[in-house]
Amino acid sequence: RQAAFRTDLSVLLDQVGTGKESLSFMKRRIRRLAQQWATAANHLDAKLEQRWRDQKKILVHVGFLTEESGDVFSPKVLKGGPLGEMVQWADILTALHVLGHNLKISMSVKELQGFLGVPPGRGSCPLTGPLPFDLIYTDYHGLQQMKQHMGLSLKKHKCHIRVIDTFGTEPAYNHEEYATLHGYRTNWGYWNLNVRQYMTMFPHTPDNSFMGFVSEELNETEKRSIQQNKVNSMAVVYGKEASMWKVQGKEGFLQILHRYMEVHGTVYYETQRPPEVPAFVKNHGLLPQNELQQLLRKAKLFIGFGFPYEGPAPLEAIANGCIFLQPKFHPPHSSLNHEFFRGKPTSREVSSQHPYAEQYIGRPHVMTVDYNNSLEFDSAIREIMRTKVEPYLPYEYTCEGMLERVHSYIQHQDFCAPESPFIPANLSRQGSSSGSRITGPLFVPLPNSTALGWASNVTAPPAWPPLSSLRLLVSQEGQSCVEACHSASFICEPAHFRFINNKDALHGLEVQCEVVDSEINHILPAFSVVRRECGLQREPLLFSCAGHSPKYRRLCPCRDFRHGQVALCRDCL
Ligand code: U2F
Repeated sequence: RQAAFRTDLSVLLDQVGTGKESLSFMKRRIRRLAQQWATAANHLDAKLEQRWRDQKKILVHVGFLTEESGDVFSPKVLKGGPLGEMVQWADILTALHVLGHNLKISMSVKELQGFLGVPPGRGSCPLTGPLPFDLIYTDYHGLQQMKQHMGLSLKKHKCHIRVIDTFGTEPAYNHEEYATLHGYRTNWGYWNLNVRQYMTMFPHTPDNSFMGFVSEELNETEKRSIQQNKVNSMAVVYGKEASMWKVQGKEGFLQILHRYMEVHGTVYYETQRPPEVPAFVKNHGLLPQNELQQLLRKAKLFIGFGFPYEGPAPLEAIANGCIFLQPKFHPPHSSLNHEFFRGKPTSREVSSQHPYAEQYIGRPHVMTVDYNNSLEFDSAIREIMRTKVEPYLPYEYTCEGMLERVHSYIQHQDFCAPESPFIPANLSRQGSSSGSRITGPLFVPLPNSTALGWASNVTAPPAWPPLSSLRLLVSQEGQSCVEACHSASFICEPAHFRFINNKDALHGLEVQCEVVDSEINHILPAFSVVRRECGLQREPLLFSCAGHSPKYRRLCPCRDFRHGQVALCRDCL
């Protein structure tokens, strides 16, 4: 069946259910953004020009909100607890509904069993018939519950699963045997999924798919009125829970801030001001989302103290015309050195409180400074007060951007079909080279499959992203493919590894190999210049954009991307 866009959200609102503060929060959000979603649906509908879209049967099982997982989030909704995940789930549900899919929503193990058609009760009772869904969106908690209640059949059906994973999962942590042998085992990882089945809140690592969420959008009139009503000397502190204000050195930088600006907070409290919040701060208490937006519209500065990491609020602040000021982390925080990230299935280095804001948005909307350097901090505040900024929201965080991305994933990502690692017949490098030694980044532009001379008897599965987006590049020693592609203004595309994991690619790059081994190691394909050793990847699950090693230069499959929509290449839609 063909999917038709929906602009009426009443059926979805009924499906979300009642009885928990988390559900009420999500429903308030869905209602508040309904008009924005409807407009976006109409735009995307026109943009896709009657293109056929399959209607999929989709189950959404929100594991972290089930009683069976302990549901620690719901009771904290009105008390300053994390809301980012609920923001994202509300938006995922809305996007799937608006795109016109056939949606079922489960928030308990009982409902999950009912929808899957497995007998209720404890223990692992495998699903015997076919899976009644094309796609299942869940999280790590939900995955565990499915393992318990679907038993062996989970393995059979796992290509249909998508895991909403806030901070991301790197390939080395996902592969059970590899993780166990090489010290990458964590509380969450090793599900042996294709890592693109993990979907993140920000485009943290291209190894995963970027799901995202949306932020409030403003029309031109609203933008103008915001700019007229900005109070240049008003700051709002990012931190809705008192513990987020327990920061070393806070007195110093808050004093500087207070010298120039009136400081507001939205910290949850029960009866009296939390001792962590200085007396000069005008604390509004935790606000409903719409009231927070109003406060942000007046404020000039939204200031982070270092925690929470990578939440939605800075995007909302920037969308409402604030400048976001945040601390730089020296050294970067990661699962190797910081309690919060310990045990998370990634060793990604978090360079500031909000690396997306730092790297994808940047000045003038975002300033990332060393808070221990009072001169730097002082001059940042003064600069912010005199800088005029327009409200800004990257396209990928608009409703249309999210719909476009989720639509593309649903129509094109297929982890069930066997991906044949067909081998290019002649992968020749274009452009000049200095002899046979590789000195800098090299590209092999691959315009289309004919130019590559694919063996004509091979039926190529339609690659997505399409092959036209592939650019082969060689990293420096110690550099990951994330960095190598980034430094050439591209993005690493894990789906393309299978096209460059072969001798022809090495040959095309004129790499001198005395031996070419095929091994199981997440930095392959790669080569050692000194030892003239080349290695190809034997385990496709370990294709990794994130991997790096001081001794090896990596072969990196980069691709182009759309401005403001990094998940999609130019020809991806
Ligand atoms: C992040 O979770 P948080 O919930 O701490 O993220 P925030 O950026 O604070 O914002 C979540 C939402 O809370 C709303 C605000 C945001 O959409 O509009 N809000 C509000 O309604 N009223 C207020 O007074 C203040 C904020 C992240 F999202 C999670 O994934 C992480 O687990 C967590 C820890 O790093 O940080």
